[in-house]
Amino acid sequence: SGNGPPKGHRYDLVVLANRLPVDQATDPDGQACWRRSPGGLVTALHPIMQSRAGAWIGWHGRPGAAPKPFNHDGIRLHPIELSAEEVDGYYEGQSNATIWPLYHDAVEQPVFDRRWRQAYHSVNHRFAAAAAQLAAPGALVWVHDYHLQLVPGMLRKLRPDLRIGFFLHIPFPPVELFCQLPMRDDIMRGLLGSDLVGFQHPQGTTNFARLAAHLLDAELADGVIKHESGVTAAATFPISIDVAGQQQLATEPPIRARADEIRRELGSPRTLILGVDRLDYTKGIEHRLTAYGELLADGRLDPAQTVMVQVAVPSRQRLDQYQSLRERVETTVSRINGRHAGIGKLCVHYLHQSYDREELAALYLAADVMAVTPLRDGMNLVAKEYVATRTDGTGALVLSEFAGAAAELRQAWMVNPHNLEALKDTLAEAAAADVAEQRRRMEPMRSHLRRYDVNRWAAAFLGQLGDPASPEPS
Ligand code: ADQ
Repeated sequence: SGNGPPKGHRYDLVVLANRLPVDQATDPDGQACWRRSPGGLVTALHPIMQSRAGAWIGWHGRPGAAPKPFNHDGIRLHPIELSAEEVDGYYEGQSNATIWPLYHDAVEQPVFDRRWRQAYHSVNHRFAAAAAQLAAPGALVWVHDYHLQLVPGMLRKLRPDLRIGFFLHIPFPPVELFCQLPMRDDIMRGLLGSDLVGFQHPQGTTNFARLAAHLLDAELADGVIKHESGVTAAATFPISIDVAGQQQLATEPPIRARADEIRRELGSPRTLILGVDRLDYTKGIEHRLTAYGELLADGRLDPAQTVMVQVAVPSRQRLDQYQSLRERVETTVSRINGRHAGIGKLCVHYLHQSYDREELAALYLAADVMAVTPLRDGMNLVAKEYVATRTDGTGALVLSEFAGAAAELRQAWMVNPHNLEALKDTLAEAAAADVAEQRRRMEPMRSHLRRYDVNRWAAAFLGQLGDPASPEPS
């Protein structure tokens, strides 16, 4: 931390996201401090924000008074205050109980509540007002994700001089689903306040353009939407990971040793199947467990030779849908273990915990089969992390067609997770694949990732937004 620039300083690059890129922590002598959070977006933007001395506007993660703006690792952090009611209404309600399920094909029933919409509106306005104050004349402003969809339109009104970009990390739904939203016109106008709107997958880009035509009679041509209040470009920018950093982790001797140790601790199984997800109903965790349980019951996988590890990061635990998901998952896990496990020999190791990058990398290295089976997912970085970690080209990635990553990692064992028989066959096939087959599929995915890492993603978006320092890569 430091004192930072004088009051009233304006920034040429401003990022807005629901969360600041830091978490509150305690340092070794018991002092409260801020620590960089582990998320992918933070890794992606940190180098650019540092080298450009940018400002980041976001929530610090607790209800009530916000800390004063401060510097952290060369980035200006500007906390946004949320009251306890706003955390309920804007964050847990409108963002995570309405928009999140609706944008993921309504795999859970979206809940609609007008008080949440009010909170969403006022919090979005608070973010927009903060950006209007911090941005230098003509600055680039990059707004992130489904929590802040009204911000571009609000900011455009306050500051018509800015270049405003918006990136959606989750899927953008088809017209007929989107139109269920009581806020649909506000959200559409909000997004169309941007100069550029980016999506993870071409399907999202197409859905958005069709929706603009449908709701607002907008004209479409060459990736550009002409509407009543201006022109917005819509394009696809699949997010990626820090590929070099992930590969580096995979070669560190302590992490390789830990991977061996994990296999030994699991009883040195012939096949280790791994799942790593936030505990979220979009991730298809139950479908995966059910398929695995049936494969054991059918005798197609041998419980003496096979182990599954499911890491499920605690997430959104105050919402009912997440509590009941957790109960269903935990019941399924104990059913499988109850039926097939032995003393000291579990079939499913279920870890409702958060892990650091090192332990996750060791798990990726230890796993023969990585099962990524979401019912719908914007991208899914776990799939990319697994591929980047497998520096020797071995390992089998089972990947849902409904993950954004499926558009890029095309050599994976692809599957429709709703089709239980197909899911069982695909898991069994991946578990039986020999090393030659694993390499034949893994190598092209690895070389794709080496070309398309997260720096390239950020540079591509900022380049198209008109950043002179981020030429569009060829
Ligand atoms: P998420 O839905 O959170 O992200 P994902 O893309 O898989 O899903 O990213 C999860 C991240 O959390 C990964 O980097 C992973 O390593 C990490 N993680 C997973 N389990 C962990 C654990 N137990 N402990 C610590 N870290 C863990 C949203 C969208 C995605 C999109 C991303 C980025 O839903 O579709 O890919 O944003 O745009």
